[in-house]
Amino acid sequence: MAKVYVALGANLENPSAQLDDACIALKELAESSSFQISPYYGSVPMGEVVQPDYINAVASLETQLSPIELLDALQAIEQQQGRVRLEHWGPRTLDLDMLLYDNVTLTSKRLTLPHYGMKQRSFVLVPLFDLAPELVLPCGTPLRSLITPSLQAELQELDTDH
Ligand code: A4P
Ligand code: MG
Repeated sequence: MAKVYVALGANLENPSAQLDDACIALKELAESSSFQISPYYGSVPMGEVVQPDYINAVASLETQLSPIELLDALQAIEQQQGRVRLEHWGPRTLDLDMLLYDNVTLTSKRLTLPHYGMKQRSFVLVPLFDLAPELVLPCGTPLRSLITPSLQAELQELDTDH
């Protein structure tokens, strides 16, 4: 059984509802009652593309799926929720990025683990820290050491009842 962390992001077509629907789908992938979801955060878009603000969160779950099987399942959920790949780093109804799969490190054509951008992104690190404050990344870095007040100030925690 693997413990995995998945980043959720959306900035089109009622992003908060997109994340709610993604949680229902991710729960179905999770073994027994292992699914957990962080608070939802509002975040300004990273990158040069002019686009609406994002809602971001991180989920954790245990799964028997292999890394590639899990990637297939995540991409199927993105497709179900109307994801169209138009522009790199552009707006999307739902983006599901696999952040961590146990302590696996791998670089292949379809999958890089840990996710390449996770250590630079407030909208990933802060909700991940909410779920797993004692987490140590596969590179040996304690997650706690990456969390700073200025990083936390980049995000706005949303008032949701999930
Ligand atoms: N891929 C490789 N490794 C992984 C992994 N660990 N998890 C491959 C998921 N996919 C992985 O991703 C492109 C390909 O990456 C996939 O086909 C998969 O085989 P994609 O989702 O199709 O394309 P993308 O999302 O446009 O590219 P990318 O590089 O994943 O973009 P990011 O890094 O997801 O950034 N601003 C805010 N505030 N919040 C956001 O969530 N997101 C983005 C997109 C830009 N700005 C943002 C946010
Ligand atoms: Mg992505």
